[in-house]
Amino acid sequence: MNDTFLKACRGEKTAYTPIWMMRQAGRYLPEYQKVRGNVTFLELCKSPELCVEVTLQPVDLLGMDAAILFSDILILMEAMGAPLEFHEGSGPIFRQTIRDQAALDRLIVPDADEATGFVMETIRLLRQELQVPLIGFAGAPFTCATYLIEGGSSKVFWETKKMMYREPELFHNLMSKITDSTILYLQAQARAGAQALQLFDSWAGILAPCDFAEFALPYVQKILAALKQFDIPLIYFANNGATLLDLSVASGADVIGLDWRIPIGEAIKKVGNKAVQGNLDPFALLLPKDRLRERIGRLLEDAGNAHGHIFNLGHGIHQFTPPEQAKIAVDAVHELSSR
Ligand code: 1CP
Repeated sequence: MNDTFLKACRGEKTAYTPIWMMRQAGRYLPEYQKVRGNVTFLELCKSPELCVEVTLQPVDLLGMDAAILFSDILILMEAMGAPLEFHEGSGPIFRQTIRDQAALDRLIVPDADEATGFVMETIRLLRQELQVPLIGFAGAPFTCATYLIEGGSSKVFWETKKMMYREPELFHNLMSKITDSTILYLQAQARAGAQALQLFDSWAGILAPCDFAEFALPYVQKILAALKQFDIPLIYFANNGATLLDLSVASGADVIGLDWRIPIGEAIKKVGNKAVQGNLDPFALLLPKDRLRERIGRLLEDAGNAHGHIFNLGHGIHQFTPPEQAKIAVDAVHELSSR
């Protein structure tokens, strides 16, 4: 069992810096496309055997030091009673948006083993196969709320901010319900065998720090506090979150995920004695081999003072990235960090 990732999360010495990539199982891999060619995305998410297959692909093909459960943050929203659609070539759609108390009242706090048993089954199956640790995950409440309120992806988040500022009580009620569901969901993942848990806050970066502190962070704190009992590493990733770092450190996470917009050395000073995960610009994978290795070498050096460093991209790997480039990065991290 390769437990380099878990050791780095705990700030322990490791023989080399472990690496995994956000969205490492996905469309940039022809092997994923092949599986996806026969099923819709939601069918894939609900088929444990296929989820196991695509979860293993980046570990086997590229040599990642951790696996991340193949699923999606919106699967839990669907289990809460919000019908979810994915159409080819476009993002997720929730036709029944949550914009008033009546709509919110129709959402439930599901029993995770019942409503999302396929996720727990995937985790149990993966644990029998994997030689590297398995990361479970959920969306952070603010990010999940934006999808429910907007009805899908957004660029301006008009409806979300409108609710936040004009109907704060309704907004907090929605956040509470997502939080309660997420706690049950991640506790079930831990019981099923997830060895680390990550909260993805993809849209936290649209918030002013004061609003992040008031409307988003307390719910992250509540979730992470409810997971402490499992004694597994907890990772919090706020995309575009460089200006939220001081606050994110108070989330209760053991590992702070970093996007690429902040030099890693600067972030490490703010994070103190927590591990960091990041933070190569996903598009830097397009650099020619020598320059990519150089860039990775510099990042590793700048992260030298971290109390644990897990190499990752600053956000998900882009779907048009050549897999060979991802492989160059994995090999470079392993070679250049070897101590
Ligand atoms: O067509 C396809 O095959 C679907 C593409 C795809 C994939 C591969 C989607 C649709 N989701 C996923 C998998 C996924 N999603 C994983 C798998 C595990 C891995 O990392 O390998 C994870 C962790 C997620 C998480 C996720 N889904 C996030 C948070 C992370 C991030 O990238 O910011 C978000 C925001 C989503 C929502 C989502 N899922 C899919 C789409 C197109 C979107 C919308 C993104 C947006 O609004 O821009």
